[in-house]
Amino acid sequence: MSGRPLRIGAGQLGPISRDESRKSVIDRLIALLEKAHRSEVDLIVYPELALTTFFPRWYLEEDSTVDNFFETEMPGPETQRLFDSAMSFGIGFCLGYAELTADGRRYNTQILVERDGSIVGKYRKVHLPGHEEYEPWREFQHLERRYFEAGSDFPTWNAFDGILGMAICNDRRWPETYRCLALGGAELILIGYNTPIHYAPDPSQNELASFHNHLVMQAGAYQNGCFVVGVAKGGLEEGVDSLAESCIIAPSGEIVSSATGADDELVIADIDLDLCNNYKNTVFDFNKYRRPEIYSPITDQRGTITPAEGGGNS
Ligand code: ING
Repeated sequence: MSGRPLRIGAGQLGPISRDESRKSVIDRLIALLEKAHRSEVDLIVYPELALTTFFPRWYLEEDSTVDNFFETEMPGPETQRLFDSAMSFGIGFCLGYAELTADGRRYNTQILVERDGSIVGKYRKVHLPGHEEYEPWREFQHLERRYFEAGSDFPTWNAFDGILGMAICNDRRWPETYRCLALGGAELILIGYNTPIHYAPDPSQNELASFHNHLVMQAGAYQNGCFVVGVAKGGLEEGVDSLAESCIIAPSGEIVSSATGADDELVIADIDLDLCNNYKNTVFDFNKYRRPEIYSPITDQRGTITPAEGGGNS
């Protein structure tokens, strides 16, 4: 294959229980990595918060309890062997984890590592869903806005013979995510997620969880001429049924490969990054067709301004 071929692996995880040790989880990540190695994968993408159970589902009183779910170093003593194994195989990877910085800041973070073991960069989740305080009416909490600070940029990097960007879970539902990354040249966007199927504020959306998951990533891929890799931590985790359906999506918007189960599973696809240009240089030629001078509501406003409130016109 000419062009810029890359063999991508979506390293989907099944449930991680609250009491599962990091050693046990890292054994699972390395098992997926060894499968990836046997299939000559170049880059494996792991889910959001891949080292622990999805702890924002609980209201945790003590800071010390919360901190147990965070990493103060990456790689650290437990994760070093994942980095070592990947480098020995010459496989790059993207890993989601809870980041606690030296000055006490907490982020929902993904790290990208090249095939030679070098750290390409980190991304901190921009769109934090859920709520800040305990809400007793919910079957389970979604306290990301309590436990994490939001990130403040959508960086892109030269890596894997292309331009890569990252996003995390709820980011994938916001079109600004893909557009900002594509304006930074992104050709391949790596997205880990933990998505409870039950959406407490509007349970009528539950039956559409799978449709919405693929809808937003397929749209983001097509409208920006990017490959998108969506990787779940799925299955029934601590009593919460979480969406799996990890997938690899082409710039056409087509799903080229997807998971068949809800447990640990490696989903593989051979992609050619040159395919992005079929869309970036034609229908989505940003320089030729975009009209940023009339898009000001997108950055000037947070919420809506209706015509009655004086909005809705130029
Ligand atoms: N999880 C969910 C997600 O965006 C959610 C939260 C679920 C929001 C369903 C809206 C609807 O996939 C995370 N971790 O962002």
